[in-house]
Amino acid sequence: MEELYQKLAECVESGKINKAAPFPPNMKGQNGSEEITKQLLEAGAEAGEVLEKSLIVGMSAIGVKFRENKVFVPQVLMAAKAMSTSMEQLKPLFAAGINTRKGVFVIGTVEGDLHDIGKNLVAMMVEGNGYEVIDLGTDVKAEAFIEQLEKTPDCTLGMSALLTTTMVNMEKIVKEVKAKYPEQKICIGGAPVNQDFCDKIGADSYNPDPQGVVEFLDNMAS
Ligand code: B1M
Repeated sequence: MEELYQKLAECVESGKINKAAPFPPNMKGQNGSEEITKQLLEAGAEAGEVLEKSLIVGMSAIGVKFRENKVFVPQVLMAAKAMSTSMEQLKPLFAAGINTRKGVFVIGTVEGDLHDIGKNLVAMMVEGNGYEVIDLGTDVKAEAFIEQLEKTPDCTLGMSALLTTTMVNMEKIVKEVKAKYPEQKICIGGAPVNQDFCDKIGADSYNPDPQGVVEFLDNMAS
């Protein structure tokens, strides 16, 4: 069983979806995350164990490599695809009550901003590291964040902005959320955002990359 967990982690990190997938070329013809997840579950592995021992391990590894510029967006997207292929088999088991999720993370790109590639990478990486992710999409207004907060009060909020013009909206949203829920944890990111801006608007954490968000959430959870 341990060998299968390790093999699945490698498939996630390499973006090997299934046997038929041609990517990555050096794993052509080998089983991918789809087949190995099936083998693990048939062998009696618990969904939470598969998540922890394989998906989180693989996604953390790719997250670190991405931060170090050893891999780029396409490889991360392939890893996320391999992770979600496995998650498709695990999700019904989590829904059946074997829920070992670490917490809930709500993310959106702020009002006026339609850029979602970076936000999606953050969402995938956080999900792959064991959190339930609620993705509110793009152009998300303060009311939508607040409405979601009322449904999932224990969540952490994440906000992304890619335009200097929408940083102003990020500030407005953080202030509106904090005015209503002063204890609410909010993390922010996106190309024009930095630590000074985070301090200025009263958000709790600025992270330049998805792995930083995972580390922030893990620190809060521990
Ligand atoms: Co736009 N765009 N765009 N664009 N676009 C930029 C951002 C721009 C820098 C291009 C330029 O002029 N050089 C510029 C912004 C300038 C500025 O504000 N200073 C710009 C502009 C001006 C615009 C429009 C206004 C253009 C126009 O219509 N005149 C318009 C605005 C639309 C709107 O949002 N209302 C617009 C539109 C678009 C497209 C729709 C065509 C498309 C978006 C498609 C999509 O997202 N589905 C697009 C794209 C693709 C870009 C560029 C080329 C790429 C952005 C991207 O996806 N990067 C971009 C130029 C560039 O960056 N080279 C540009 C890859 C992505 C992985 O990186 O999003 O930074 P990024 O995410 C990173 C980190 O920032 C971080 O993690 C990710 C992975 O490392 N991160 C977080 C992101 N969110 C995080 C949240 C966190 C933590 C980390 O915590 C919660």
